[in-house]
Amino acid sequence: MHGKIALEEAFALPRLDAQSRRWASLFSTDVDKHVAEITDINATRLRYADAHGVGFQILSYTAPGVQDIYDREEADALAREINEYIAARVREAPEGRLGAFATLSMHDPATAAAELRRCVFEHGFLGALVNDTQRSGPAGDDLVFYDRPEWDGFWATCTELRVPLYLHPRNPTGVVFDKLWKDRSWLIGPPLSFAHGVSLHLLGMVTNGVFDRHPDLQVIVGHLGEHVPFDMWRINHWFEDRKKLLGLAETCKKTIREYFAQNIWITTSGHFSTTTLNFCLAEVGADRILFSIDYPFESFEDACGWFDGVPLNVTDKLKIGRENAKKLFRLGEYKDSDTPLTKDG
Ligand code: GRE
Repeated sequence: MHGKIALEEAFALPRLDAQSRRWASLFSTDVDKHVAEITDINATRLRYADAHGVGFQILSYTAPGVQDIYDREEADALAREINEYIAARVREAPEGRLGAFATLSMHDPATAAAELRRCVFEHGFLGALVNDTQRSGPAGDDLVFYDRPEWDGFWATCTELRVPLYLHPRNPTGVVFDKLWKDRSWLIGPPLSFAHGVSLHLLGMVTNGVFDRHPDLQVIVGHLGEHVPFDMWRINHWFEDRKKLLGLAETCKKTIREYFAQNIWITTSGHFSTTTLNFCLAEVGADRILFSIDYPFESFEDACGWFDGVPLNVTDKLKIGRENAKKLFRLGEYKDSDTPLTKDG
């Protein structure tokens, strides 16, 4: 399929190469290649995109990024530096190939909202991507969740600007790391901890009433929903048949399936399974699924080779591959944005 849109695509600052190497050594079997790919913005990345039918990519700063910086001033400054850096690289790229999500320091809701607004107005960014909870406190052990009422002003800014927020994973730290993951370190990352973190945060937003107070808010999660779609029936059963009778109804008015239909999107990033996609089509529906890769943690070849070959009706393939994202981000023309599907997908 030509003209696909991909939106969980990471970059890193070249000046932080040592940090990128350290992170890559935990996850990659070819650290040099990974660091070269994550610091490149518009050479290798666009060659891969051309070869695999990706028309438009929305880039975001790699995990754990600014969410790992527990000094507030340092985090605020790094977020601004990253946003200025990627805005300049996107401007240099050929027209209609790259966009960006804002990187935000999430120490303070008003500061985060102001930086998002600045990035949308000054640079045309298409939303924000945040790496789960913000570390804070003197030793970085406090975790800021955005499902508290203090964050209502931030969420109001997202809906006023009509931009989505991508809730991306980061690694467990502090007491969470010590108590849960230290002795089970092979489960850190894609096998388990990433989905644990994001699903807790997302369902915290659902049950604490964030989507009731902000019914137009749009939140994206990757990896085909961070395990939540698989548990949809069970979550729904317990919310509707027990927890709402015990008090949950005060803060959570709709059903979990309604939030998925009205507020939540899932992407295919890093999860290239036809069985799982078919399950999500049945449980979540084609209108809320977006193609993505998770480059450079995953390859264009694996993601696009899989998606192009998935046996799917033309309508749903176009929705997931690009049409849903065009609407969500209100995109104009970009490379191959209207190229019809060929008989081979
Ligand atoms: C990511 O998307 O940020 C990521 C990592 C490490 C491993 C896999 C992965 O940071 O998708």
